[in-house]
Order: sequence, then structure tokens, then C-alpha cells
Amino acid sequence: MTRTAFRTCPLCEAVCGLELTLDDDDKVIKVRGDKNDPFSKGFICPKGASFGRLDNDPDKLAAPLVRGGEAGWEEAFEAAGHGLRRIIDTYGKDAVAIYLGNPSAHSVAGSLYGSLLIKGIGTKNFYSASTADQMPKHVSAGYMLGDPLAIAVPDLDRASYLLMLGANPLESNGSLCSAPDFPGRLKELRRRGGRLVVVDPRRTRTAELADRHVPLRPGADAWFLFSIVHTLFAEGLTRLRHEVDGLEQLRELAGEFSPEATEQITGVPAQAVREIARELAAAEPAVVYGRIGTCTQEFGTLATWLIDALNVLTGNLDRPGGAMFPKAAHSVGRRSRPYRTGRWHSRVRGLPEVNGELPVATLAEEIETEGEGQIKALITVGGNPVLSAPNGDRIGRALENLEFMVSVDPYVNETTRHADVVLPPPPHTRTPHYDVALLAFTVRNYARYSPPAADRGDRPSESEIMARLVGELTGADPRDVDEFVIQTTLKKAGREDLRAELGPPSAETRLDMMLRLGPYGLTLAETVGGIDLGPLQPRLAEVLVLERIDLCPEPFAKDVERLRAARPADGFVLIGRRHLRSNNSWMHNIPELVGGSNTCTLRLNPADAERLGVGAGDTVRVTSRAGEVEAQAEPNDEIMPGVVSLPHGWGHSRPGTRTRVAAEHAGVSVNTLTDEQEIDVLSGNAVFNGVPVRLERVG
Ligand SMILES: Nc1nc2c(c(=O)[nH]1)N[C@H]1C(S)=C(S)[C@@H](COP(=O)(O)OP(=O)(O)OC[C@H]3O[C@@H](n4cnc5c(=O)[nH]c(N)nc54)[C@H](O)[C@@H]3O)O[C@H]1N2
Ligand SMILES: Nc1nc2c(c(=O)[nH]1)N[C@H]1C(S)=C(S)[C@@H](COP(=O)(O)OP(=O)(O)OC[C@H]3O[C@@H](n4cnc5c(=O)[nH]c(N)nc54)[C@H](O)[C@@H]3O)O[C@H]1N2
Ligand code: SF4
Ligand SMILES: [Mo]
Repeated sequence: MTRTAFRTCPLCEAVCGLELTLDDDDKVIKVRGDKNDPFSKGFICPKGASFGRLDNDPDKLAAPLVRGGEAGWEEAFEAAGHGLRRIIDTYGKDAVAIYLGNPSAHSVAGSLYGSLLIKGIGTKNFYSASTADQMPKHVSAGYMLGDPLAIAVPDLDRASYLLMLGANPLESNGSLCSAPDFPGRLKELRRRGGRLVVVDPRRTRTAELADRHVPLRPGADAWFLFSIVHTLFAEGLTRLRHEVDGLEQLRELAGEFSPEATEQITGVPAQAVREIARELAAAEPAVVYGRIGTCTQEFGTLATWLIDALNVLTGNLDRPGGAMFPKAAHSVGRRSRPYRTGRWHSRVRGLPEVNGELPVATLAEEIETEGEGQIKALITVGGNPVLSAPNGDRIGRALENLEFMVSVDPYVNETTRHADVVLPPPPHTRTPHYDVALLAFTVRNYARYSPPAADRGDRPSESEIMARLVGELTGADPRDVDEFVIQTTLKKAGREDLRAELGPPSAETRLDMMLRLGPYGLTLAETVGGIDLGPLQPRLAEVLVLERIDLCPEPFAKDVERLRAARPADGFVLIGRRHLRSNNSWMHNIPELVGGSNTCTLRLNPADAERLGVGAGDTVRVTSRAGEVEAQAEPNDEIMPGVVSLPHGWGHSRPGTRTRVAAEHAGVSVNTLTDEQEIDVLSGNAVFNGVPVRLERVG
């Protein structure tokens, strides 16, 4: 006998609904798109289709590990608690660092217990994948609007012009813009007469689909965007619809960045800049959107700010078809204090705190450098910084010097192999799902809770694992953790009356409470199967914390001095790339997803290859300040001359890992080459694009 269960796919930001067929042993034997999900309507990609294979992966841990050997849960929790408390007692709270990886942004456990764990320890050493990803977006929203979470998304389904920089949703399925079937939505935009312009050093599949592809020198976005701002002012094309501060300052700053002045730097002809500026100003409505390419570079925050500023200048912020603020069903009011960064600084490099975090680019030196506040223990939750962070090799070496390490992770991989205790969450079928983080960035207002599709037996859920860790560190009974949060939240909302309607304390009850307190007054049960809450509505007044939009925040204006003095590197520069069948570092263990075109090759322009005497399949040594790797060359004219590309998340040949399929398709880690000493100064974000490298044919 088989049965059917429905749930949200947890693997990327597109939040597609899945229809699972399970056998008598609760094994997933078939996966399809959930046709009845009102948002994804049956869309699914190859990763979602391999959900069953991932769920049943024999290399996933079924029991905790203590120093490499299988242990019972009680023993593992005690070992974790004992080890962490010993570090805190000996060296103080800051000696324990936490790293939250990308899957914790998808999980209920990461979203609801991550901050409790940080507070429970009381450490300043909090790190996450956010500083290898979207931190510039938070800083831009924080300083322009007052709330770092007020990130506007492109209203894809109603835009008639989309200027997209540094994103490749045909492979990634989109980011900070949750849109199931992003590719279909782009095709639909063009079918209704809209235009798509893609700015990318590579002619990606997304660029192939576009009306215009603008190849741009990596890292040059801020210059390019400034020249568009310049043109809007010069040609009288601005059209403000909101009250703003800083308009004149922005005009002044843009003065020197004429299209002629920037074309040598960006490689984009002045005429193309003018055409794009005019199209953007004329389109009704239009939107500018940037993602990984514009965030993970030396001027990530400036580029992100200029994107946000362009949406304001062209009258497209908070307007249907423009850049809009989703209204999440679980959102709980707006922030009151204006935003600032640098409330504390990292110990070794003095880097400012941003959103309560320190940059992952400084993690290794905080572990290595002796003195008061040195990191002696690390907790990772769903993260693999050895492969995902800049100069990850250095992090790998640093982890060997820790006195204690705990990982909440289903796999023993390049990072978790260093852990003294590994606490594996149950498979996704056994895990409830609600996208606390991602449902705030959807292109339609939408909510969906997925109950577990199968019973997890006596394994603790990931939420219970996290609550137990909080308990070990605070001395609280883990069962009290949820009740405490419920009580304080209800009290703050003045809704103590609601307690009687809620269930016993648990992660699910907390979600139910958040939904009931939210703007639609839903219950958790009402969102099972997915609920469409309509197209995005203008709501700037609800999200704006500052009195007016600040078009030219002072820290940004100051950073323009750095831009003025800088030039993108000469010689070869490295950029990243994603493949539809990869997911950062952790899905190369699924046989159906690796191989074919999903390989770790060095793409370079055929003219460069010829100059270097390199043919397809030849081995090329790539060297940067941080390290060197050898990779097979793949000449390909989609990539600009002078630019080479390696995908991230590979490099599975390290000893001590337990991912057998990945080891057979090891590849090399691009983050052996990326440089932890280079960051986007304003956000602390890692620089993965525009990394200077030397190339050499081997043999
Ligand atoms: N299949 C798959 N899907 C994923 C992931 C995955 O690993 N695989 N990861 C998920 C995650 S965590 C995220 S954050 C999202 C990211 O989603 P996207 O932002 O769409 O990520 P990428 O596909 O890396 O696209 C970045 C693009 O930026 C270009 N680029 C590089 N440097 C520059 C530059 O200096 N300027 C400009 N303008 N462009 C540049 C690259 O060539 C690339 O095409 O994807 C998510 N979805
Ligand atoms: N060069 C370069 N580097 C990059 C990028 C790039 O474009 N170029 N992209 C960056 C981006 S956008 C991101 S988000 C980061 C990602 O950086 P990380 O989050 O550090 O890395 P991931 O590869 O996503 O690792 C996910 C880990 O979570 C585990 N895991 C999977 N599911 C679960 C779960 O349900 N619960 C728990 N507890 N663990 C789980 C996996 O086994 C794995 O160990 O990488 C960044 N690194
Ligand atoms: S697009 Fe993302 S959410 Fe949708 S099925 Fe694929 S991996 Fe899952
Ligand atoms: Mo990411």
C-alpha cells in the first residue's frame, strides 16, 4: 500500500509544493509537483524531484556521533553540554562561536531557535552564511529605510521591464525573490510585451532568455549603476513618488560617473548605458533587481544601494510591477529603533558587527589568534564554511585547533568531520516545515505549513535538538524554552488572552501564535496545503522606520571615496556559478544530481584559452593570493574574455568525510582561492566575484 503526503520543498527559496508518494515503510518512492499549491501550481525542478533520494540517503547519520563513534541521544546531549559549559567556564562566553548555515534559513529550527541559542550563550561571536550572501541587502535597507529586513522584491508578475544584475534564476530558481517557476514567470513577462535586461559577465541561461545581455567586468556594478543614476539626473528622467532625503547629495555624487567616464571600467559602452537608463525611466512599471553577483563583491553594498536608489528615483518602489514589500502572514509588527552597524567590533581585524553578526571572513583568525576572547569552541548548525566561506581552507585548518566543536547536521562533511559531537536532525519527511525567513520575500503573499509526512519515532526533531542545546547552556528545562517565548511574545502584543487557544508549548505552537498575531489572523492549520493571500500591495508606510527614505545614507556616501580610488583588477578575475542540479556544497551526494553538465570545470573564454595554449579538458593551475587549485578547462564563449568561472561547493576529497558519492565527484573548492582578507567594507560580506587569479597550463 502506498499513501500520498504533501509538503513544501525545503531545498531552495522557490518554496515549491511537493506531492510525495510513500510506501509502507514511510519511504518516499515518488515525487511530483503539488498541482494544488496555489503558488507553485505543480512546478518542480530536478532537485525537488530527487527529494526522496535525499531523504533516504544512506550516508545520512541515523544516530548522533561523539568523537566519531555512534552514541545515544542522551549521551550526545550531555557530551555537547559538558564540552560547551567547560569552555564558557574556562574562557568566557565569547569563546563559544556559532555558525548558522543556509539550511537554517529554511528550517523551523534555525528560524525559531537560532537566536535563542546565541542569546543563551551570550556570545558576540555569531557568524552565518549571510555574510557570504545577502548582507549588503540588509545594510542597504537598514540605512535607507531603517529596517534591515525591509528588502523589496521585484514584482515579477506585473513588471514590464526588469533590469537584473548578478542573478541567474534559470539555475538558482531565484533568491530574496521567492517565485516558484521563476523561469516561467520571466517568459511570461516577455510574452506580455515586457523586456528583460541581464547584466552579467557570463551569457547565462537567464541572459539567453533576455532581450538584452550586458556583459560587465566583474565587480564593476557600482560604476555601471552610478552611470545610470547620472543619466537619469542629466536627462531629467527621475520621477520621485515618495518623500526622500539625500536627493541632492546623490545627484552630486553621481556627477563624476558619466557613461563615458565609466565605460573603460565596466566594459559597457556609454550608448548602452543611456539606452538602458531611458528604457528604465520610460517603462511602466519597471524594476531593478540584483543578487549574488552584486552582493558578493568588493562594492557589494554600494551596488545594492544604487539598485535600491534606482527603484526610488524611477518611481518604482512600492508600486505594483516595481519593487514591493511582501506582507508575511507571520510578521509581527515593525521595528522601532533605526538601524545602525558597528555596535561592537571583531577582536582581530576590528570589523564592525552587522545585524548582530561578525563576518565569516574573519572566523579563522578569531580561532587562530590567541588572547582574551579567542574562539575555543564552535557550534555549526546546517553549515559547511570549509567549502562555503572565503579561504575556507584556512577555516578547515583553524577548526583543528578548536578545543570543542558541536555540529547539528545530517552529514559528516568537510566541516562537520571536525566536530566532537554531531547531532543529526531527522530526514525532511519527518520534519515539519514553515518558511519563516523566506515567506517574507515572496512575489505573492502566501503561507504554507507542512506537517511531518511521517513519524520520526524516538528521534528528536531539529527544534528539539536546538531547544535541548539552549537548555544545556542556560540550565533551563528545554520544555520551558517554548513556553517562555510564547508568554513573552503574547505579553508584548498585549494578547495574553490567546494562550488558552494555543496548544502545548512546541515549535508548532509558536508558529501558530505568530500566524494568529500576524496581519491576516490565520491559524497554522489554515495554511496547510498553501494559502494564497493575494498580489503584493503597496505598504511603504508600514515598513518605513525612518521619517523619509534616505537616498544617500552617510556611510554609503563615504564609501564612494573608496570606489573613486579603486579600479577592478587587471588580468584574469574569477567569478562563481551555480548549476540547476547543485545546492551549495551539500547535494553532490545524490547520484542523480551529479555528473553530466554538473561538473567542477574552469570555464574560460576560447580566445583566452588559445592564448594560454589550453584546450578542453586540459588541466589548468589557478592561483590567487589565498591558494591554488587545479581544474579541467572548459573553453566556452558565454564568458567574457579575462574572466574565468568555477562553481562553488565542490572539493569533496578531504579525508574523514562520509559522503561517498560526493567523494567520487570531488572537484575542487573555489573557496581555496577566494580571499578572506577582501570584504565589502560596509557589510563585512565576502568577495567571491572579481577575485584576481593567475592561470597556467599544467604539463
Ligand atoms: N541550483 C542551485 N540553486 C540555488 C543554489 C545553488 O547552489 N544551486 N543556491 C541557493 C542560494 S544559497 C542562493 S543565495 C541563490 C543565489 O541565486 P543567484 O543570485 O541567482 O545566484 P547565481 O546563479 O550564482 O547567479 C549569480 C550571477 O552573477 C554573475 N556575476 C558574477 N560576478 C558578477 C558581477 O560582478 N556583477 C554582475 N552583475 N554579475 C556577476 C554570475 O555570472 C552569475 O550568473 O541560489 C539558490 N539556489
Ligand atoms: N565562491 C562562492 N562561495 C559561496 C557562494 C558563491 O556564490 N560563491 N555562495 C554563498 C551562499 S549564497 C551561501 S548561502 C553559502 C552557503 O554556505 P553554508 O550554509 O555554510 O553551506 P551549505 O553548503 O549550504 O551547507 C549546508 C550544510 O547544512 C547541512 N544540512 C542540510 N540540510 C539540513 C537541515 O535540514 N538541518 C541541518 N541542521 N543541516 C542541514 C548540510 O549537510 C551542510 O553541511 O555559501 C556561500 N559560498
Ligand atoms: S525550484 Fe527549489 S523549491 Fe522548487 S522544487 Fe526545485 S529545489 Fe525545490
Ligand atoms: Mo545563499
